[in-house]
Amino acid sequence: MTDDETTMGRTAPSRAASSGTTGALAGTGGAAVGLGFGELMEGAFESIPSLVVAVSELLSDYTPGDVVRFSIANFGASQKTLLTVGIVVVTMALGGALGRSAARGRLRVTVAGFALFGLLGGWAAARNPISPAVGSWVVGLAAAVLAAGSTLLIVRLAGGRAVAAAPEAVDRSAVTGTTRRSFFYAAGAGAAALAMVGVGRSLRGQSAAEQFLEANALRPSPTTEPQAVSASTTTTTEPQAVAASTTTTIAPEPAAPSVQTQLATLDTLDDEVAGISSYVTPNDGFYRIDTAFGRVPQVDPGDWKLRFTGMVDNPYEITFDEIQAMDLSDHVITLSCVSNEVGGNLVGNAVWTGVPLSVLLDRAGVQPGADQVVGRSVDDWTAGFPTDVVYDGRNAILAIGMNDEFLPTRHGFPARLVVAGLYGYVSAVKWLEEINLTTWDGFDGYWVPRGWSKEGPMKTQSRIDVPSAGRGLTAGQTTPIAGIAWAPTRGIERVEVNIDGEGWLPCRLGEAVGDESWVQWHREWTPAAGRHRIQVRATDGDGFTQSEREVPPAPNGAEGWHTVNVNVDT
Ligand SMILES: Nc1nc2c(c(=O)[nH]1)N[C@H]1C(S)=C(S)[C@@H](COP(=O)(O)O)O[C@H]1N2
Ligand SMILES: [Mo]
Repeated sequence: MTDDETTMGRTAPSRAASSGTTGALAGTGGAAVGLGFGELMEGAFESIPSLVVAVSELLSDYTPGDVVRFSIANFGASQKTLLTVGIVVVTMALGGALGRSAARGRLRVTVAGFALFGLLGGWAAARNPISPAVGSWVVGLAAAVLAAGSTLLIVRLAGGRAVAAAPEAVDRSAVTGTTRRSFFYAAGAGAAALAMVGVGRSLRGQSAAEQFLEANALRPSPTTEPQAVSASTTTTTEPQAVAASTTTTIAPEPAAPSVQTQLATLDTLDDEVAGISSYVTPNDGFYRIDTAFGRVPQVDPGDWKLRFTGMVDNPYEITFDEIQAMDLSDHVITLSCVSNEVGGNLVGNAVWTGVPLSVLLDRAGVQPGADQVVGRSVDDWTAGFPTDVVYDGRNAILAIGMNDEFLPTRHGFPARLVVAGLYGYVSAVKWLEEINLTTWDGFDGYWVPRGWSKEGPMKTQSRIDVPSAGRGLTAGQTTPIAGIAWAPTRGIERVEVNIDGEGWLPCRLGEAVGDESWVQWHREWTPAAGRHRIQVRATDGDGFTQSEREVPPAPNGAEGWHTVNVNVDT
């Protein structure tokens, strides 16, 4: 371009450069229109996924195990954003290349290229288990038609195709005019694309799931709750002649206090130690890990059913209403992601409300040899664990509540599995829709062929919350060293810290509800000036103490002592 400018040339290269730029701009704009159309359709129809999201899911599903294992191990928010942005950029760049073909008169290449994009998008969207196949294909192909059409239109409007018609007969001003016009039209296409994204987002109304959550509460609010505490006495309106056995079943046993009661009087370190993780992780602060891109799966609780299938005597389905009518109980269970690094934050402690899985499986009648329970979500994600863990005394529950609320959509509304002592990737299926009984070798859950262990028992772990790395402290000023430790279902026996390798010092533990929950720990420290290294280790209820050996998250969970280095000012 600069050469041409200095020579005021009317040369073929200048034409070629110009048509190249025109084409690239046109194709990029056209691709943007296609992608924007996908976003518009996603907003207009609840079940149609965005094309970008669909392709993200496609790529993540087909990424080889090793790559997933070491670069995008379990999908966190940033990896998802990166992949999505990457797809948009690559699509627009390839659109630019197709546009160049158009500007050179090779229209067939352009049309064929965009058609391939449409097929890819349509297929990606259609294979999503929540979306309608025909509608997805229509959207994918329509997006391609719009993209190709916009590209050709911009090329024509900008006059870029004049190249083919009259190679020599154009002067420089016409060339720059073409480039300028193509830039103008491409910007228009970009604006149209953004407008479609905007309209799509605004059309994306409240889902049935969100409406339900807004209108309903897991627990009746305390003010409206009647004071009828003595339900057992009021129901015994029958004559005294009732058999002794019946009366005993009516009268509640002096059982262990409910989790709610225990929590109300629990001596946690929440208010005592500034900066420590709260004993119960609030829902909006609870980590989120799943393979769902774009909008979190929205499940209408009115349509939803949970199916029990496979090696069972009585396959059956259960509705959300039926589950709510069952005997619901609360359980404090720590959930962690296998990809949590030592000291990482992919761990949380919540009060899960639900029904024991054993009750539901007993109703289905588990057949002999069915030694694996596989949960499947509405978005076709799967996890499998040994049937034994349902019956070994730990809490393995179908949860519909999290911290006194129905499950938030991002945490699996309407129902999920929570199995104490297992990492989420082998157990904690969100947006659950099927529980399949099979043999151990009969099926591998989603992450298993991608390089993670088939069994995922949670390892004993501890984390330093305060002081945080690098934070300045003042010499002679007492400061807390505190954090959390967990080893579901074994419980935590002891937590110790080691400052500058001078020996292990015991820490005080906060109270916890049971051994499936994490514990908070704390110790005061009055540091001298200088740089200090703080390490932590926990000993679980089996007497196992975390070892120094560092192990990466893959394939079955990180190991090692969390270490924090701090500077203490004079
Ligand atoms: N449907 C579905 N459920 C899923 C996953 C998923 O990708 N899809 N990821 C699992 C993993 S790896 C973890 S660690 C937990 C995380 O649960 P949370 O997002 O509620 O913290 O969910 C599990 N359940
Ligand atoms: Mo995970």
